[in-house]
Amino acid sequence: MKKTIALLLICLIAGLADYALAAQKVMTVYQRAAGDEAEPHSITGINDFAAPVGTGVTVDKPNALIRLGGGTANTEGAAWYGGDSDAGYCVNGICNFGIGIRAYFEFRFLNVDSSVDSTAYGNGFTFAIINGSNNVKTDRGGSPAGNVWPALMAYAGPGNDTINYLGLQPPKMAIEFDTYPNTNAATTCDTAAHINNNRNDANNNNHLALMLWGSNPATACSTGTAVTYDDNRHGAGNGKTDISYPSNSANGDGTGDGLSDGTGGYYAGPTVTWLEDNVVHLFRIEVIRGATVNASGTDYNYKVKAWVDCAGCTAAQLAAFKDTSIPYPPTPTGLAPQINRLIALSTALHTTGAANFNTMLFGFTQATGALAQAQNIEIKNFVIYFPPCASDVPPGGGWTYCADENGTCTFSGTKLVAYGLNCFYNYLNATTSIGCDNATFGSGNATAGDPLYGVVKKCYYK
Ligand SMILES: [Ca+2]
Ligand SMILES: [Ca+2]
Ligand SMILES: [Ca+2]
Ligand SMILES: [Ca+2]
Repeated sequence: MKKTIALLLICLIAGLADYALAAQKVMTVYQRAAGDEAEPHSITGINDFAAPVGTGVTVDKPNALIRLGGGTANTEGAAWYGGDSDAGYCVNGICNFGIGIRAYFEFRFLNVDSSVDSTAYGNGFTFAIINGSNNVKTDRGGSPAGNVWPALMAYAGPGNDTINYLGLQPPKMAIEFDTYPNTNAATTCDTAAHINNNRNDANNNNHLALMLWGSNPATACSTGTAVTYDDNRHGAGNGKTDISYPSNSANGDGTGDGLSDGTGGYYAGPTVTWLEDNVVHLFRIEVIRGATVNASGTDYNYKVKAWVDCAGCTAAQLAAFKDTSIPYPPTPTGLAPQINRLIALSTALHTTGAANFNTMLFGFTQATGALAQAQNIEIKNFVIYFPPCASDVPPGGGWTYCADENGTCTFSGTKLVAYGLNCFYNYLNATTSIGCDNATFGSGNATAGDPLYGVVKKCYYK
């Protein structure tokens, strides 16, 4: 009995502390401070990556490397950026996705795979961007406890999540560097072997592909439910007809626009064991995130382009490839991207839902299987750039400023009120006055109502 009371007291005190922390969190608005980074809009290097999650991943700060695989069998792990930075208004690893990102890094597969079907090592890695409203830097995907399903690459699957078994939750996206063939196309998850193998890889070729989160099937699997298991299965998702579940890339050579034809997100390497050659490869990615709705009137575009290596580049082209402060120039100055895909997300997924992409975490995931699927990969010279928004008033013109965040916006009659900053706004109709704060614009849900995390926002009416 005494024990119970003591426990209750501890819970009460912990609850109060939580409440105080929560209150403090609301009051503490991250101020954009000069000098956090050498380049005001970039995060450079891996020093502020958080401790890795799971197994097989090392953030080697003395050598400025992230090491993936560790030459060990049966690992599943991730490492996310975990710092604070004025560059992306990042707090504790959670950054504003804003109008997108440009990132660059170099990678090297230390083991040379000379097998005929690329099965001597495995399973590759992903560079992942996951929403910051329902993911944190201690999350990873992968198989549930007691299993090793390396084809999930610690991006798909429930991973270390024992609360709702949703792993890395959508909205999310990743470029997979897939170096092990899992060509089984079966969609069933009746056996563990099928869950692991049914990635629907197009053939045995190592490949680069843009992955999203597949669909949301309620089917029961031999272990758990199917919800997360198709997150890196090629072609999973509801195709072009339901933007709640945009298809994982299944084909395309980088020339399609994805939105209308589903192509552009899958690049098969020129040889079966492409990239697994102990050579340093260069990688660049650009995500352009729509600040205003597309022609549908309700959805927002995401354009994802990625390039591997700068084959035959001039010195000027190589410099442009590595310079994330400017968009990569189109051909002929720059090289055509290997990944070039457009997707659209609903307003809820983009900005207003309980899980939305206004904020994000970025990092790496990897997995290895049996000893023949071990791997050693190094990531170095990482940089991510957050392009600043060009405008400080809501789009469309005719707006009148009325209040700062946590103030009250007053006017006569009924007006449309915009709440936000730097291209990102939530809107409500109101009569005579409205609170200029996250909770009001999220109808009680402060996370959903925050169009630009960690920044002092403003209200405008018209
Ligand atoms: Ca391989
Ligand atoms: Ca694979
Ligand atoms: Ca694949
Ligand atoms: Ca899914």
